[in-house]
Amino acid sequence: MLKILGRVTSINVRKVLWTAGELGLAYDREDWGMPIRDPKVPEFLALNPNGQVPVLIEDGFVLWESNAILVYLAEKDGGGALLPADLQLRATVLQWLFWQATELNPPWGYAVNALVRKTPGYDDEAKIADSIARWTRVMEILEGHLEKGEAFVAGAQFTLADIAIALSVHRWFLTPFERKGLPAVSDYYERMKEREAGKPWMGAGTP
Ligand SMILES: N[C@@H](CCC(=O)N[C@@H](CS)C(=O)NCC(=O)O)C(=O)O
Repeated sequence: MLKILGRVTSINVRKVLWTAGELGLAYDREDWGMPIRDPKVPEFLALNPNGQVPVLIEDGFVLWESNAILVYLAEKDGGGALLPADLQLRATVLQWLFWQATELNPPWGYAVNALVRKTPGYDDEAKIADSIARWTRVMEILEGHLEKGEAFVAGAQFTLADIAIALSVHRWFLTPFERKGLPAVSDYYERMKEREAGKPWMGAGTP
């Protein structure tokens, strides 16, 4: 049985749970991550030296980095539609997965801590504005891509890339600030909310 360590308030954990749902995989989930259970303890650091969630464990095999876990789960299942075998399609899925982790994810950090989590110490208005401006710039890249008319991020079919991007888009819409109108992103969000396996992970309680 797969074991997934991590709190459901984390986008990176929900990516893994959504993927498991798409693939019909059974798993046990254990709550880790602040403020529920501190992962910076020796027991957890032995699994992931970064002290971050998610972590996947399968028969003694341990894997961290959410998007690597997504790829592992999809490939275990033979790839299929979530990670197409076609070299260029597969590379496009990976392109958006890497982009989500390295370009889209970092800018929102300060704004989400300030506006959603109300984390003490995140109250500098200039830093909030800067975080929103940087977040908006990368969301405009997504808008420019989606307005070309494909239904999904990597083309005509739903893939792993949509799981990572849809959860990020969900966060964009659930963070309380005056966001720029991005019509193609809004339409995409509505389509993603229809995805059965994604519904539990894109609720109002998990921005
Ligand atoms: N690049 C990592 C980032 C993981 C990450 O930032 N995890 C956050 C939650 S989203 C975390 O563990 N924060 C510390 C905590 O929850 O205690 C991944 O994609 O797995």
